[in-house]
Amino acid sequence: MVKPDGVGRGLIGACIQRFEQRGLKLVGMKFQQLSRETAEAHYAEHKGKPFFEDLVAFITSGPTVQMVWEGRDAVAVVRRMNGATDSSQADPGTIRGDFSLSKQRNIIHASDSPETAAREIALYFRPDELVNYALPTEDWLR
Ligand code: FUP
Repeated sequence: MVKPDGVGRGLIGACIQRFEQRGLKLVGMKFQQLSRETAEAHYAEHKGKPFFEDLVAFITSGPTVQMVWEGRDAVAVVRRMNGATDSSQADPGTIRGDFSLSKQRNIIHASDSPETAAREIALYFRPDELVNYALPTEDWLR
């Protein structure tokens, strides 16, 4: 998910371009401002932590882009491409390491396991909103 700071700073295209160029396949996408209810469900694991209220306020503060990307070891690949949660610690070459310095306003979110991905996909997409298709390059990227 491109977060409100990523959208506001004009980085939607830069994020998508990196995943496309890596060879991942886009199978779902939405542009929306999250409700408080959805934001709380998204960050349920952080409920009760000192930064939870700020986090919900930030993620609902502007539009976001939800995306579902498929590919070989996609969860781990995307996490590495995003970089460390605290952008000031993120390696150059990662999205956070190239575009951000902040811990909270860190441009992008990605699921941290296949189980989390399944939960988050279900939070944002109905099954019929995910597109099943083949990319001509798929055989070269397995
Ligand atoms: P990540 O999996 O990299 O998105 O990171 P976490 O799930 O640990 O944290 C979710 C979001 O909470 C992060 F994107 C930034 C924010 N956060 C803070 O604002 N302060 C903290 O101390 C930890 C996380």
